[in-house]
Amino acid sequence: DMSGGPHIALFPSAGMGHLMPYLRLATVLLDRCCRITLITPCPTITTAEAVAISSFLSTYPEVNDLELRLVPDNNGPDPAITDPHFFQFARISRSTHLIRPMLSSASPPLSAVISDLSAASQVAPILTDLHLPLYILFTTSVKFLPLIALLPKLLSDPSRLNPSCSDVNFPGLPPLPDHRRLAPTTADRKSRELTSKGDYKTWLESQPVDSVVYVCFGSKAPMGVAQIQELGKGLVGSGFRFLWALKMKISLVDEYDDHDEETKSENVRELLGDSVWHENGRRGMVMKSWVDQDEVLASSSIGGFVSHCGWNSVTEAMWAGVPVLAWPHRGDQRVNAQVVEESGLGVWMKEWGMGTRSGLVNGEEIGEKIGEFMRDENLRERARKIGEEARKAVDAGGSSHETITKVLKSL
Ligand code: BUP
Repeated sequence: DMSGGPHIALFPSAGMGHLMPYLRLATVLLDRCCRITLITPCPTITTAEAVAISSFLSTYPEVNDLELRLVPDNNGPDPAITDPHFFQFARISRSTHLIRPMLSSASPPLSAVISDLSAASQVAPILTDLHLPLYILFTTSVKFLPLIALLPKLLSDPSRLNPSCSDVNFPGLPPLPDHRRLAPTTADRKSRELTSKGDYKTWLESQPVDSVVYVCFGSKAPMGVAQIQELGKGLVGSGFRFLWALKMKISLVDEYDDHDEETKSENVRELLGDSVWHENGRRGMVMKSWVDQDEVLASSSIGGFVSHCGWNSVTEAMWAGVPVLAWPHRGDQRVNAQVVEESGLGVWMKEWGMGTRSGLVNGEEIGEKIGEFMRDENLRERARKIGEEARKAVDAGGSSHETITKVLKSL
């Protein structure tokens, strides 16, 4: 046994946002001489997850992969659930009993399990029986924790869910306006296949330092078509170069397969209009396919990030020292946007809504704000410092390093 350290099982959940933190933690723990078992629910709902898992496993062959074959849903998907991620959370929870024999027969015996919050209540009794400690790696900002902790109370008090009551108050958090935005909503709208053809990496490398604004709102579909069009106008109007990872619908398995390039290109043109299209491959790039966000943010050409503030995106921007223009949409994203603002990493466009007809933000305003944001050298300097702080935190003696030391000692 080369490792000698504790044997830890990691149990991530559905979606890239819930998978990436586990793979990152796994590499940190491997570095600290732990033996790692990765429980991989399969099939995954996105190609991106399957690709990330298999490339992780081939990079770290010492990791023990335990496939959790998800129990099929006899009644078919619940029609009330429109977001496949939530459907997958439910499937994983329903299949959790299958991990008991896997965990009890692990060799060498396990020291602990680290699970996603979404499956924790199913995992907990199994681990109690096996006398194993359970840790939860919470995949969003700690600021979101009070809200999650108090949600059952909120749900049990109908008066607080009254649509006319606009603020929700939680200890440790400023009032959150309009609680309805906290609910997971994913618009089911007709999607059109889009792409832009071309090699964005080569394009990005050839752009001047800090000249490109990177735009990405995650892999789900947070924006209406009209808002996407206004954003396109805004990017052109900003005068800055742009790399736009444009996603039109929830990233189901086939979405990233590149077939029929020509039709998709025509559709991008139709959707975004000629002014954006003419910039494509010149002053800008619109990517329908998966981009390597970590790599994009690390590029010296990127000078700013317009983001939905998924927690991974925020931490990746911190790590890269890239300032964020926060345009959150739902769930934990507005709490994360607050972290962006308070930490000095960026600016939060509080008035910008989700792109519904009533809340449409026009292209001119977007262009102006992006221009202002990209010209703000003080902000860029602050973001750079945050990047340096992030590195200190994971280095020996840093806060993140020490926290992991404490956990490992307790095992
Ligand atoms: Br889209 C996209 N490339 O093209 P968050 C995302 N990512 O690497 P949340 C890419 O996916 P949603 C792409 O770097 C991050 O690690 C990105 O996680 C990566 O978003 C992850 O930012 C996305 O936490 O929403 O909240 O999970 O699932 O919509 O991305």
